[in-house]
Amino acid sequence: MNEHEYSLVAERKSMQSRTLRIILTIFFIGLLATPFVIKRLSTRRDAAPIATNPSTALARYGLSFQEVAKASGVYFTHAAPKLDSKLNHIMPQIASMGAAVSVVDFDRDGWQDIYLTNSGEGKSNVLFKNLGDGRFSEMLGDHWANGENSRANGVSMGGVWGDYDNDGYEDVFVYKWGRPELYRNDSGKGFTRVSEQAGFPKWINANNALWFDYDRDGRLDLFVAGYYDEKIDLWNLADTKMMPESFEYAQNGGRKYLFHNLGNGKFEEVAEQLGVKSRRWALAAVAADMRGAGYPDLFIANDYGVSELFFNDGGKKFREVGKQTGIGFAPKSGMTAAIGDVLNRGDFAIYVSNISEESVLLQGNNLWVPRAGTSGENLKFDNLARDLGVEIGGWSWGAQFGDLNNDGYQDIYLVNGYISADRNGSYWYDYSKVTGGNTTIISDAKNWPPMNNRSLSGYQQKKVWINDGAGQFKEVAQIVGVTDIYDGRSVALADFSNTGRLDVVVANQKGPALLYKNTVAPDNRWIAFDLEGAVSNRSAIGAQVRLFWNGQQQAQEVSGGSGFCSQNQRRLHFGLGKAASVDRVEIRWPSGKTQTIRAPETNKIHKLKEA
Ligand SMILES: [Ca+2]
Ligand SMILES: [Ca+2]
Ligand SMILES: [Ca+2]
Ligand SMILES: [Ca+2]
Repeated sequence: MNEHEYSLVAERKSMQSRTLRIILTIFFIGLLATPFVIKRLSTRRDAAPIATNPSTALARYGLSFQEVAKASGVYFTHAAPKLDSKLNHIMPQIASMGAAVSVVDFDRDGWQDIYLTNSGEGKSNVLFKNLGDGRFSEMLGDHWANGENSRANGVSMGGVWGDYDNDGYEDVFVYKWGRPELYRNDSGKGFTRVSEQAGFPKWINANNALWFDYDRDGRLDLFVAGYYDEKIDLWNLADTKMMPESFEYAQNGGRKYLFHNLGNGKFEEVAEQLGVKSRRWALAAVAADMRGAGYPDLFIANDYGVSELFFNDGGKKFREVGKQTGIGFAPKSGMTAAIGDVLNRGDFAIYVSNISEESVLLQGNNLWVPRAGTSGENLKFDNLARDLGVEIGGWSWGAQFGDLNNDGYQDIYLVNGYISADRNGSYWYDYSKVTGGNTTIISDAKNWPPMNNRSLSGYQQKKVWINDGAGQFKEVAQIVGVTDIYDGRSVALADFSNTGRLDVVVANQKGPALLYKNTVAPDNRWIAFDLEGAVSNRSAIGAQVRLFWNGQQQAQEVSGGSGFCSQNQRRLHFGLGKAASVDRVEIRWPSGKTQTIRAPETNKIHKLKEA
């Protein structure tokens, strides 16, 4: 090669690299301009499950699940509503929520019971009583908080339990796309509908609610967030312009409600007055004292937008601090919200699930971990989902924290899958086109291409992430026996056998409820706390328990609703690993009173009353 030829080659190479640079630039501008990258469309999600052997799973990860719903008497299949026929072409997408589960001991017999909501018109929500011998019994009759699911009253989206009248029995608020319902528990013998007396509005299109005592007056208040605008009746649409105005910045969702409990069976709505007023499309909320200020703060995961965190200033005002704390950037499709002390530091991380589909859309779930050295008003969070290995969960819905193998570290159980229809047809391309369109296009349902029985992120494998305590989670679902591929929505954790292991209940959209019974390595020890407030709300929602053992600590807070449309058992469960003893446990009641117990007995459920 002479010098001239050499310089020609060099020039050509430089041109090629410039062209490549331009192509890459265009590609990345494309990435910024639309939330999607379409490379390859794939609906294949039916990979053969890995053969599981319970003893291998036990030996390796310290747990093994067996699905026992039917064997335990939990026969329940969720039905979706049939909404206005103007939505027929995309009905599977719109009528895609409402399978929900919450756990409660409704009759105070010490055994955790299961409440499942249904969304088909004329179908009942069902309370399953735990008989204490591994079996459950369906409570039959209309006085068991059936949800009044109908075209006229709307249909259930979920239920949250809290003892709003402090009589010792947990009551249930059922949120719907429709009339909100409050059922008072009549001493465990049935329920009375008291919605009108409570003073709730006629209609909310809500996909979450939680109980918390935001002003610490000893009475549980109720937060409810709308998804669709409350003026919309999904059975009688005025027009089809009821969809989000943007895939990333939508502010045309339902309003927020904060019902202050007045103590006489009545509630006063104070959301706007106290500063909670966005109209983002809320799908999940969770409350906990994030700053150690004594009052529960409020976190909201929004679909089509950024998450919101409200600091609670002394029960008098809520102040949105999303941007200030670092969680309020990067709009995604927030689907669930749960709180857990993932690093055993005594503080709370927030897990938010989003949407990811291989080769198409990579949002990635968020694990917001408090930044070391920040606290109080200066609290900051970093998203460590990728670093810790809990980022990719498919089209994720509900997720909960819990120590599933009792090794002393909080694990994550996540369900996923949007619409499992024709395995050979994918709606992804049409979906990405319309959601990448401008406001006029995306906000009108009539512009959404017909689904024609195609799937959208269906048949997905669930995630069981085991925390190794050294900053990594390992995904083990198929190995530990979680092999279902239903369209999971809501998941709740509870110890149904009172033997110190967390079982899992899952509510699937248009599918059966599942009960995964957990077998845990017997040499891992545990301790659990059933709390009852006296000055504080009797459910002890908001009580914080801090456990010190083996040179470690872990904080947990009693929750009045977490995950997606769900609620775990109120009992706080701690795994201890091989440690035989606990140094001490510090309890901070919602009233502010504190209590310390030294060397509590392990492998035991402790019943504690606020002294
Ligand atoms: Ca019970
Ligand atoms: Ca009650
Ligand atoms: Ca209150
Ligand atoms: Ca664990």
